[in-house]
Amino acid sequence: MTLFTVMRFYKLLVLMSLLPLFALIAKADTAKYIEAKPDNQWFSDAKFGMFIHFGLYSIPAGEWKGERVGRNWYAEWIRTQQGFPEYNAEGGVGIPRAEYDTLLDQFNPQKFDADAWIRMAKEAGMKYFLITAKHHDGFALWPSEVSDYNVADATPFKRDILAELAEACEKYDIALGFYYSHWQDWGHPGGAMPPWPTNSGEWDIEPTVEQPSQEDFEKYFRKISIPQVLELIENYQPKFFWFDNWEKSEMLTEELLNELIVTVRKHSPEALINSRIGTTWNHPKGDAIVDIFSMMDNVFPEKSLGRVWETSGTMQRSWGYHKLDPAWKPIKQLLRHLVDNTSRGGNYQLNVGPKGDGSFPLPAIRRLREIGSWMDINGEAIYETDPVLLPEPQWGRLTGKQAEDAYRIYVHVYDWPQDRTLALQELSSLPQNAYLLESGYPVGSGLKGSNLKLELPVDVAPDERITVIVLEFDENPVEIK
Ligand code: FHN
Repeated sequence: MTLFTVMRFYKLLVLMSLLPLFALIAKADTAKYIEAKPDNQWFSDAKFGMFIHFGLYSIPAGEWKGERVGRNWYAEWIRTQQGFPEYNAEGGVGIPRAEYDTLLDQFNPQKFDADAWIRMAKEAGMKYFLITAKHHDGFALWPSEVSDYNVADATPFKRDILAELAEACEKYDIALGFYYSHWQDWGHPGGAMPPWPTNSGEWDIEPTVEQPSQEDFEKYFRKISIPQVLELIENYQPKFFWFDNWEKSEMLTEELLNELIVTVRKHSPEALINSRIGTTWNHPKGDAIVDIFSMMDNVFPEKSLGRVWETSGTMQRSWGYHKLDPAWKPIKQLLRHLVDNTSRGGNYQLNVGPKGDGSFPLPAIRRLREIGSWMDINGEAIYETDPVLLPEPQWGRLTGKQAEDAYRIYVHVYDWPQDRTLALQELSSLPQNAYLLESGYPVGSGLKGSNLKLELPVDVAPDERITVIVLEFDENPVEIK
């Protein structure tokens, strides 16, 4: 044995004896990042944001070979859809990959105008903008170095959609966030697959498609998900990430979730992370380690959740544009979702599914405009408000805010009373001022037992969707329990 070999042997021994120490340091490092929580107040104050589902699926828009498809009408799930028993019989399921990928050549959204999209969000009163950087089909809207299944390498469009949007967000002072499908990925080997419908069209609870092995999933996660998230951070510095896991999954282990959280916290310490990263079902520490709690799709809780939370909701039934779905929600309903959530301390992320050519569908534009006109007048009753700890009236909702000169309670009237009187229960202080927010016209007030009675100046609601009354007090009249 030469002296050199002996030295190498000892070096190896020393290194091996240090391994537990390295492991300890790595563990402490992980814990440090997992516990570091960025400030999420800006998000909570913003209350209203735009969600966009845009990708290859925007082209067929819910119709394939002349047939309407859509899981729960979800047009972005078209690749997995029922109505194609021949594909199921072949063992492959849904639309075969090669056939789905014919959409790549067609992806050329000439009407895409980042400035116009963000301006529409701004004019609707939205404070932030969230887009599917990569949805479940695995297709990326930016020129990713990690995988060429992306807009620049695989389509004639070539442009960096995210860069253009990031620039417009900067211009209009809108916070930018990315949806990133880190778990379901039908476009890269190793990505999780959904339960696919069976031949009979029944929804299968057990996945009918073979899932990747744990080893393959982990390889996918480290080769695609984490590097792409890193790329998004480095290229566009998003203010938050909206990941999308919504159920228990053995694949999304604590270790993998920690790796993803650490990636974000380390490289973008201010960026927020939502609970659909998988902490709700798949992390022993639960949602306490993330910054935004995400409700299930279109679910609006009936009371305050005592934390920063949001509901993402659709205008149609689908997230991706669905040209055969006539069920556009009425503006009044969308506005009430916004006010309901705000009064309960949450945010509302209203989705738009742009068409395959990159333009917003007209019904979406009309909704955004009308919401914007309501927000122009009533925005102050939404932004930076808190829930008011009084019994919630059946006829409307309450929001409150400490302004410089007064504490304001905003009374959002949904159902205008025929007798022109409203009562706020358990409020026994008289406001210094009470008036209609839109016109400034005074509203009468008086005390009746422990209730505040409001006397409205008109028989008909000035805004039949929601009329806002402002009550101004010297200080917050509501005892905070
Ligand atoms: O499967 C997705 C769906 O397509 C859409 O992106 C929604 C948005 O909340 N998230 C998942 C289902 O909850």
